[in-house]
Amino acid sequence: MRHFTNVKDLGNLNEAVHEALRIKQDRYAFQHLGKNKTLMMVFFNSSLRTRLSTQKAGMNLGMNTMVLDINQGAWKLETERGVIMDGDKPEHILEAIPVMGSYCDVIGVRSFARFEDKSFDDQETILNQFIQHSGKPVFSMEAATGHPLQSFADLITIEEYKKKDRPKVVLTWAPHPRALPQAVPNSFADFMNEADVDFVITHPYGYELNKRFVRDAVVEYDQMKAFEGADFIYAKNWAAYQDPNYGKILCEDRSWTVSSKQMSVTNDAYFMHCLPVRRNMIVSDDVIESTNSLVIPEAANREISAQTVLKRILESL
Ligand code: AN0
Ligand code: CP
Repeated sequence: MRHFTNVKDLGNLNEAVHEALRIKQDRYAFQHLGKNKTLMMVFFNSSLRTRLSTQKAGMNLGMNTMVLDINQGAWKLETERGVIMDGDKPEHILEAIPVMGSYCDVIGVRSFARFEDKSFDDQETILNQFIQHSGKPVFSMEAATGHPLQSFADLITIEEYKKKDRPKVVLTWAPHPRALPQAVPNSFADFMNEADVDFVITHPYGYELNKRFVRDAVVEYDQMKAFEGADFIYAKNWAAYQDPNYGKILCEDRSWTVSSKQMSVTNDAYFMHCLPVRRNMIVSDDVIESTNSLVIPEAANREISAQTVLKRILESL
């Protein structure tokens, strides 16, 4: 694998999950792969899990790791070509990227959707600039349209906890005070559509995701109906995607907050969320604290998904 930006880069998904589970059994078995190799992680946005789990994954593989927070101490970057740079941004991303590439062997990039220009986000302009100009393998640590390391960890977690061969998995929208990207639900849909699960998406009208990710998934606008018989509930907020409301909040209805009321119609479902999560907006205290909550094992599996991806990239160097 050279770059990792979406589910397709993993090839056979079942094989990838089983490789991840083998790595989890002995995560220090591949230290030789990363010897004298440098991982650079570049963050345009905040992170707790991605930063720590990816750094840990690199260390498990024997890599040296470096982290750059663009907004804390680096020069502000201009990202549009052709701009007369007489404003507040002293450096252009088209120089910064090859410079960063010259110091490392693999680059991880976190660059969320900005919600300023839909096509800039949809085309993954920043991530693709890294792919084009760094000269190094690039992997997404959540870009404008996807968060595949998260969804890969989610799928590993579902594989570990499922009680039947083909569980029912429900992705539900939930309320949030700020407009959040579609990256997590997009990638989750992308992975679930390829996995051996019955997949249902539920959200209020107006929150339809990009068809490219929804594909043939069932979309059910009645949240209670969607939850019936579910084995896994995956909650997430996202802002509207469809024009003319791209990046806007359309619904603040707290009846969508996942609580014991919704969970009671499921098949004793597990609760999942990528974190960070706002309690009593997305999910009630009792549901996230229940024994059916998988949020911590899910976050722990971020180390494993990252290590599987880094291992495959290192093997291709
Ligand atoms: C981000 C998002 O919704 O994409 C990161 C989630 C992993 N969440 C927030 O900004 C709160
Ligand atoms: N789930 C996740 O990616 O968390 P961070 O934003 O803290 O990295």
